[in-house]
Amino acid sequence: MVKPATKVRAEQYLNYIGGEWVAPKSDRYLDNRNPADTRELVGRFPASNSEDVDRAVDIAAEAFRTWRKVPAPRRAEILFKAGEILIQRKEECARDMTREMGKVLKETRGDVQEAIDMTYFIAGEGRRLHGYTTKAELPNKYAMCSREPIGVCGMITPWNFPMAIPSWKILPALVCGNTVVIKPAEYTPLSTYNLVSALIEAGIPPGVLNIVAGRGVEVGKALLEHSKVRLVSFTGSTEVGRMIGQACAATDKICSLEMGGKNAIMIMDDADLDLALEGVLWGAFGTTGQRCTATSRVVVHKKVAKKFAGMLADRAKHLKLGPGLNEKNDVGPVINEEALESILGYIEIGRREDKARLICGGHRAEKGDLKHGFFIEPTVFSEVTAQMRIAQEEIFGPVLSVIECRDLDHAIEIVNGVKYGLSASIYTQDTNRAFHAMEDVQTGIFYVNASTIGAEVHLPFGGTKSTGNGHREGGTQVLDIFSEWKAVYVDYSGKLQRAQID
Ligand code: UN1
Repeated sequence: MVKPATKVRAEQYLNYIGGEWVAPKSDRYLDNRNPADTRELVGRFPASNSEDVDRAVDIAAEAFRTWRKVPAPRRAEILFKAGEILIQRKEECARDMTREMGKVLKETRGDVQEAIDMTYFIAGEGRRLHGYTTKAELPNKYAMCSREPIGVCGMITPWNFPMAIPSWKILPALVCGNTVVIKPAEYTPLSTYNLVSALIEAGIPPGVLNIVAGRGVEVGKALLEHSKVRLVSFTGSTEVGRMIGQACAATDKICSLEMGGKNAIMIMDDADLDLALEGVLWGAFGTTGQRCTATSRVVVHKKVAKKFAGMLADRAKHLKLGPGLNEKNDVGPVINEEALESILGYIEIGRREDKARLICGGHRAEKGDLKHGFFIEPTVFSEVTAQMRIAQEEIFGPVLSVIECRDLDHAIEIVNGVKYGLSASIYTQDTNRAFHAMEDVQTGIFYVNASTIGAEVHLPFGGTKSTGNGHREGGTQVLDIFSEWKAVYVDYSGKLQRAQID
C-alpha cells in the first residue's frame, strides 16, 4: 500500500505534482538505506522518468501564470510559516537526515537550522526585492528597473546538505515568483521531502512546488531537456556540473552551478596552534569531510609544520567513528559504497603514487557493527607537496594533506594553485598577514582564525574558477539567480525623444 509522503515514517514515498502525491509512471522505487548500517531501509522513493517530469513541468508552467501575480510579501508569509513548522520538527528532521545521510546529529540539526535560517532571511526579502530608480538622460523621462520572476526552475540537489541546499534554491525561487520542480538527491531524498512537506503545509498553492524523485540520468536529464524549464540550479560535482552547463546552453536556459572545492587552511608561525587544531579537525572531519567547503589541505609554516602534524595525528586518532544517532560519536560514515571505494582509492594514491607520509588512519573501519556501514578512519598525510594528486583533486572524504610552506606568499601560491576556489582560511595573530591573504587568495569565501566551513545564509556562498559559473547562493545575491532585471523607461514629454541623439 502506497502511503503519502507527509507521513515521514512511511516506507514508500510518492512524487508531489500539481498539489497531489502521485505514484511514478514507472511504478518503480529506489531503496534509501542508512549508510551507517545498510541493513536499515529508511524508505523507498520513486524512480521517476521523463513522463513524470513532463507532467510536473507543464503543471509548474501553468501555475507560474498565477503565482507570479501573488504579491511578494504574501508569497513570503508562506515561507515564514514553513520556518515555524520546521522549528517544531527540527529534531525529527535531524534524525531522519542522520539515518539517510549519516552525519552526526549535531550536524544534521545544523543542516535543518540552516534551512530555517534561510526561510526567515529570504522571507524578509518578500518586502524588499529592491530595484532602483535613476535619472534618465533626457528631460521628462523616468528610468527604473525591477526584478521579475523567470518561470519554471529545475533544481538538482546533492546528498551532503539534503535540506539546507534545497532551501537555498527553493525559497529564493519562490519568493521571486518562480515555480519549481526539484529532483532531490537519490541517496537522501527524505530530508528534501521533509522541507517540501513543510512548505506544502504552510500553504504553497498546488503546482507551484513539485518534487520528482529518481536518478540523475532519468529525472535530471529530462529537466535539462524540457523546453519549459527556464532555469536549472545545480549543486554537485564539477564533472556533472559541466555537462549540465552544456545542456543548458543548448536550450538557452539560465544555469547556476555550485561545484567542487579543494579548500585550504593556512597556519602561520605566529598562529595559536591549539585554536588552529580545532579548526582543522572540524573542517576536515566534520561531515566526514563531505562538504564542498571541507578542509582538505593544511598549509603550514615550516617552523611549526612538524609540531602541528604531530598534534593533528594525535587528536585525529581519537575521533570516535560510528553511527551519527549515537551522540558519543564524532564522525559518521561516508554516503555509499562508491564514495567509500573512491576515497580509499585516493588514500592508495597518496601512499603509492604520491609517496606522501601517512600519519593517521588510512583504512576502512570494519570492527563489529561498523562493517555494515561505510566507515573510513580520519586520515592524515604529511610531507605532501602542492602538485600531488591528493593535494590537487577533490576527495570528498575524511582525508587531509599537510603541506609545508616557507612564508605567507608561498602559502598563498599553494592555496591558489588548484583549479577550485571555494573556501580558504588563515590562522595568524598578525592583522597585516590576514589582510594580505584575504586580498590575494582566490576563493569566494575566506575566514580569519576560523575553519573553512560554516558559511551563514545571509552572505553570498559560492566560489571562483571551476567551483562554479559566477553565481552566488545565499545573501541577497541569490536573488540575481532567480530573477531577471527589467529596465523601464517612462517618457512623459509628449514628443519623440531619441536617446543618444537628441
Ligand atoms: C556544501 O558543502 O555544499 O559553509 C555546503 C558550510 C555550510 C554549507 C556547506 N554552511 O560549510
